[in-house]
Amino acid sequence: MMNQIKIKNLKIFAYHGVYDQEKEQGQNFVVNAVLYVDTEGAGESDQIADAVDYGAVCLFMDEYLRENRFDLLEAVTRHTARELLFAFPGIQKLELEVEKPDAPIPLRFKSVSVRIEMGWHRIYVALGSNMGDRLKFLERAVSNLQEDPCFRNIRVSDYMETAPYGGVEQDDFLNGVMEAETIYSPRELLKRLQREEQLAGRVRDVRWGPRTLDLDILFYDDLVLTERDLFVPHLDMKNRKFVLEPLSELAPFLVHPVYRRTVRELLAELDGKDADAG
Ligand code: A4P
Ligand code: MG
Repeated sequence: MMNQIKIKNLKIFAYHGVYDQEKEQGQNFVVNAVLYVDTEGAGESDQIADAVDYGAVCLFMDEYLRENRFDLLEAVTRHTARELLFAFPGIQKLELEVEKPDAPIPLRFKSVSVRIEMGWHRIYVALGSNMGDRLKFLERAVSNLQEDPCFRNIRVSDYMETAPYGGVEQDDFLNGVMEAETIYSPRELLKRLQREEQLAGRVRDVRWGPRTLDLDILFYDDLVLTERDLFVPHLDMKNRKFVLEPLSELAPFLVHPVYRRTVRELLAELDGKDADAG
């Protein structure tokens, strides 16, 4: 259960702004934050060790804002939010607003501010390779992602050898699925995964053809996204045993947000179809 801790009107003197004068003389900033945390444990035990310590959060923001210099409030909020999520693992999600009451605008106003939301999202990624040292490509991708602080709690299914699907004649695949939490947005995640594919020397020529590394987003929370170049959940999942089988190892009871069926049910249906066809 997520509950909220609210921090209102925390005043911090810092040096952010586009103008030299702002960076030299500094000015007041006002921070508002809502931290989404599980307060049940701490509420029950009454021990600070079980809680996200809001005093420590305030001191952390004060130090981070004072010791860094950004031009834009957008950058102040984004970087501060990210560092807070790294430093306080108990914060699942946060809303952060940074106000500039004395922004250099020659008019009367109360303040300007930028407000953002950021948090950890549960994702599933399909891993595949059918060229070269397949296991090494998959393992290196996972270990690179493990080193990226924007991911945490990574779990990987067993890898399995699978016959090529989709009608292109090619070598067998090694497939698996990775579960993780990430603070990347869906689009940032796609870019991050594509960078990993490039590192593996992936060349895009034949659609559905051979590849050193393929990383497809299967789920992002229970988000449904239908953009030109990004479909979530992955569109063809229900026809792919090489996806559903490793996925059901990690998350058998995860419910597909469009089909409204669990991964285990989707896999059973596909097995049934295969049995009919065979
Ligand atoms: N794209 C859209 N949605 C997503 C998403 N959820 N995750 C777009 C990742 N990418 C997504 O993909 C083409 C475009 O899909 C991307 O630019 C992205 O914007 P790609 O990886 O560049 O090209 P591709 O992999 O050739 O196409 P596609 O459709 O991703 O191929 P598949 O569907 O991944 O199929 N048989 C076995 N046994 N095991 C396999 O792993 N893989 C394939 C590839 C074929 N047969 C296989 C396997
Ligand atoms: Mg792909």
